[in-house]
Amino acid sequence: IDTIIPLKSRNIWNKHQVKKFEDKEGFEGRFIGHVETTLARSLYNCDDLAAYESTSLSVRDNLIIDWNNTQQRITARDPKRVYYLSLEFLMGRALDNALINSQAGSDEPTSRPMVEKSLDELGFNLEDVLKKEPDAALGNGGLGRLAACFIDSMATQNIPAWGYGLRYEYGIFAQKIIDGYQVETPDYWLNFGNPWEIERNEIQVPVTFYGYVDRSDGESTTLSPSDWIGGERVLAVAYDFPVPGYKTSTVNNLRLWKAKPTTEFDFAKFNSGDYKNSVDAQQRAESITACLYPNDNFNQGKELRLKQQYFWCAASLHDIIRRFKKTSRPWSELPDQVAIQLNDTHPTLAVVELQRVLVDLEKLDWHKAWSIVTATFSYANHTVMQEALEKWPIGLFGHLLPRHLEIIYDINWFFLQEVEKKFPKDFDLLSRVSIIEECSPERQVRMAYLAIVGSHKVNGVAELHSELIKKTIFKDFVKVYGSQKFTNVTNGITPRRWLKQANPKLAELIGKALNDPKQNFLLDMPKLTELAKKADDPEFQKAWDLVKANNKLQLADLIKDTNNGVDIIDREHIKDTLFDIQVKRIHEYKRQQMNIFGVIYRYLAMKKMLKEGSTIEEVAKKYPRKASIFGGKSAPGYYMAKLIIKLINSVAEIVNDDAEIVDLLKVVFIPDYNVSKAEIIIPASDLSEHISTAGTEASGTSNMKFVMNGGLIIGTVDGANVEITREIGEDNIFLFGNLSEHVEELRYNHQYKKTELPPELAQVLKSIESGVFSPENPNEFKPLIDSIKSHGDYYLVSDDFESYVATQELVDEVYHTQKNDWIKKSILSVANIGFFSSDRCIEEYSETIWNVEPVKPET
Ligand code: OX2
Repeated sequence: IDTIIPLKSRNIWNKHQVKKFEDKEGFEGRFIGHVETTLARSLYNCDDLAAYESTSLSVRDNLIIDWNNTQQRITARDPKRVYYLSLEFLMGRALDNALINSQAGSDEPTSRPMVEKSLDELGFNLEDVLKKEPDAALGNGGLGRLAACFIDSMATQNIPAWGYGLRYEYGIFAQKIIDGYQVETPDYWLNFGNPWEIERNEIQVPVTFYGYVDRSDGESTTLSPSDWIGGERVLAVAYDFPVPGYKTSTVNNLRLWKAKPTTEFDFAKFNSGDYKNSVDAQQRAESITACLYPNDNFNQGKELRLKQQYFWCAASLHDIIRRFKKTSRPWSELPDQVAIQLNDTHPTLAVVELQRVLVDLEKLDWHKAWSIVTATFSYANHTVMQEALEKWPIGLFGHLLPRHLEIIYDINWFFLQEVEKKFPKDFDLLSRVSIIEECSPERQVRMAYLAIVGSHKVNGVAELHSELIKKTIFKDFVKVYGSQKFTNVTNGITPRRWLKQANPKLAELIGKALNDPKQNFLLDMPKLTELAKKADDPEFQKAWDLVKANNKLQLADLIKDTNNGVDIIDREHIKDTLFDIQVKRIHEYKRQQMNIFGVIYRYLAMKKMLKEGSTIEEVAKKYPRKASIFGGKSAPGYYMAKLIIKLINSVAEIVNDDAEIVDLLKVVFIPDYNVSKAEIIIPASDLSEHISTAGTEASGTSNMKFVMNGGLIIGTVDGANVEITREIGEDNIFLFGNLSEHVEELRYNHQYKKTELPPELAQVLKSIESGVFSPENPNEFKPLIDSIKSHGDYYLVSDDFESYVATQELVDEVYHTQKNDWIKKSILSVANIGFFSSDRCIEEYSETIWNVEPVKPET
């Protein structure tokens, strides 16, 4: 390995090599060192925040040492590497995860107990210290969290992999609920600095925008090396985040880019005295990485977003290429050394950028370049929803990236020729598969089509979804390429964060039951099947139930905190209160509206019984204790989703204050749902709701998290619910509703035939219309009602409502009259959830798409 340090100096370097701390003594030395010098504080003014910073810096020191070794090992062995490009990484907190994953030399399952003890002796409580860390909320929902789980699994499996993304100054907004409405406030997560990032001021990549293509030589064509004269230049600065694997010393890298102005400025303006304007444009550079776009499953089409995408793709590719070039291999070997995974279409510009680099800068022949490009990239699709599919008006696109638009035209030209050759004269097909959409008011670049054409593999994220994309949005591409290009990799989640970190007591209980106190099962989740043997064991059931009850108490604390210290949940009855939870982005297709309608139905039915003379005991028999818990953010501009949040809060207000029904029904909306809250909420569920209209939720991943924590599911036959059912058995899940193959017909019926509302739903809608939940403004929720009654009920709430309500009654019955059976279902579900470890996903991607192998540390 090259070094600038002369040989004769190396002894000193080696003598003073920094070592990892391996025990309490070592940790304490580091901790106090960081408090006193890095933070310039002392024992007199070290508060919890300083303790958090100092603990993080100490643990980070260990990770950096392992990070360095990992990177050196990989450089030396030079294997094929994976680059995971994602515009979102929803990481949550880093410290607890680092404590769990890094071993700090002990043979303990983790170094966490050691640090906990140390901190205690130093005068701090680990739990309080951990809470000082703000979430790294650089994502919207499932897509960003998937990326976070995947990089955890890649590190754990010693895959030579880097993540590339953007270092947004503001993550997803913080949600406040004011008078029942969502109010967004900025999430300046870097307020107190960030001990987990390493600013690499030495890595600055210039990125160009606007300008024109110079073809004044009269010789070159769009297919030959062309000169793009950019009009604006900014710098991408690298920030690195260590990603530790579990029970391995591999520490991978997540590189996030920040935009900053170049040091050049406009001398013409400066000399003419226009100093301010000469600086202003430069300053605007920073806006590129200022904010995460807060939309989930929705494409807003803003220029700044395209700018973010290019900025990130250009910088990342530059970095990848620089690393490849160091090995002096020929370009033809790029696909043997590099796999680039596109997390949805957001990074598709990387395909075009690589073609540009190869043709314009490296002077490769167009076709040679293109075969290298397509062998390098693969694309994962995450949605079939039209409003989420990215398309860019060519005007906007060509203005920002003139050369890239030319390249896209040429890619399309050759692609359409290929199609024409296979299907001569099928002009309809040509226009359907064209990367350029011709018929809309303005021509548009279809990014998903570009991603398919530019990749060697395309995958969906659950079996049903992968089948659906082949039959619907990408049908024509199956015709053109054959179905081998399309594959499935069902999503997964990391059991380190979602079982061990979120639910340590359950992990411990499982470890004991499996005779695996060091919790090696977290690396081999299919091992959990052994648990099934314990499903009928009354002692084990009791222990299992106790873990759940304690988790529910913790959630009750969280709910109390977010409700100005007022308890909503009756703690005395916590064991026989069914915690029914739906937490995820608020979206009409996810159907939180159906859930709250179900709650209203229940409330009305209870009131009716009372009115007709039933005693409260009789009511309780039919409608036993239940807490209906919601959480999730709406996109700031999504009117209907915001109205759903308001309805939930309005219902909560009426129901929770109704003394007549005593405490039998409670409704809670937990504000500002995020990863760290999910870690408290998910382990506390008895039941969780995954009730999207069939065919709309590509996979879902919280469904897996809930089951892994011993919760049962009420759900539709959609996304990964299908495979969860197959794995855990249909006796252990409450499925209901219409199937995806009937959706089209049902929608058609709503449009063209007269359909009746089921009486249960009619009753609910009537009560909303009459202002029961909005006495001041009975019309407040009219748009929600109209969407069902007058606008075609696109999400088929009226078609699924009866079976939803009936299934909820079945849930009550099992939970309240056959509790042992319920617990048994819970144990059996956990026993069979191993398939959904993200470790399995990474194995599948590695073998079938990336063709990469682990590089294990020497032991
Ligand atoms: C989400 C999908 O909606 C969800 O079903 C899936 O589990 C997740 O991605 C991870 O694959 N934006 N978010 C998603 O898709 C898009 C687009």
